[in-house]
Amino acid sequence: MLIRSAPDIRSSEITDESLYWNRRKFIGASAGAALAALMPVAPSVRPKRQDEKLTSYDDVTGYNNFYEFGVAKDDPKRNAHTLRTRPWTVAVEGEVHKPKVFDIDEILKKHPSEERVYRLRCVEAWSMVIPWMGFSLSSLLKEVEPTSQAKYVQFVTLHDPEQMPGQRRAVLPWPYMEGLRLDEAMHPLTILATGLYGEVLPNQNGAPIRLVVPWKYGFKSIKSIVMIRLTEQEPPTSWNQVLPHEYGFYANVNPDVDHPRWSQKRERRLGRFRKQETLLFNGYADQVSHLYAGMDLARYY
Ligand SMILES: Nc1nc2c(c(=O)[nH]1)N[C@H]1C(S)=C(S)[C@@H](COP(=O)(O)O)O[C@H]1N2
Ligand SMILES: [Mo]
Repeated sequence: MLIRSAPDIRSSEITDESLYWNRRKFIGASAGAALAALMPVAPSVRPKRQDEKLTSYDDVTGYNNFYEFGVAKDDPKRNAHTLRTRPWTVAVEGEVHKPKVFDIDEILKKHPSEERVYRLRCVEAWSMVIPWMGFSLSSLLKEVEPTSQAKYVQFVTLHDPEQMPGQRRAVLPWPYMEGLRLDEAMHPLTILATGLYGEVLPNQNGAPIRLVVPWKYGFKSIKSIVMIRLTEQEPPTSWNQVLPHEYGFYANVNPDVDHPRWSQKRERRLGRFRKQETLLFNGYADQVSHLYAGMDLARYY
């Protein structure tokens, strides 16, 4: 059974996600589109946008994978209060002309966050729609000037078993590591997230700064980053190291390439009853499929 903690003021302030979503539409959409959004539409012909109903704040912040704080979905919310997010630095190094250890507040000041509503699809076949606050990773990478040798980007999470009790057990090789090809990292959809639902990122979601790559399985979106290293060779990643046949380097969401132990054809959107079809590249194919032209996605999974 789930034991509920004392009511959280922040989450009760945001009671109706659909209100929030409608307000966003008015801000972002043209007058015509905003009006169209108000028209009643029969369920069968609802615009695709209807699929984008935000996942509740409670699910986004209460159903998490963050093994540094335990392997159950409700562990991170209960346990991540021991993470200290100030002072915090992010070292950006490797194949760059201007390596630098950034203070997190310097990053936040230089790279203002804006809202990005993205689908996140976990390899475990559940998904959410999350209003992130963040900025394009490319703007930070440009600041350190990658050399012509740079082909990949490695990301590393904080390693401190005192703050992250899950690291006292060898469930994964610590610290958690992830990687992208440089062109994936430079893609405008790839962001460093610093908040969600218009507020500072909760610890359980990867405070103070985490990656979000919306067309890849959730595990690529590494949390609580302390190092970003540009490399010439494909960097090792935690999940690939522990289970290479199940978790590849690319991890692009793909309904046609099943996980060895389960199908990836469908997913359960948190807060919904019926399962829905998983889309190639998590629905972002128009924007990202050119990155993989000519690649065998069953081989480079
Ligand atoms: N450091 C670290 N980053 C991590 C994980 C983790 O265990 N440790 N889990 C990953 C997985 S499997 C998923 S699905 C997403 C979940 O992000 P969310 O909890 O913010 O929805 O975080 C990813 N980033
Ligand atoms: Mo995941």
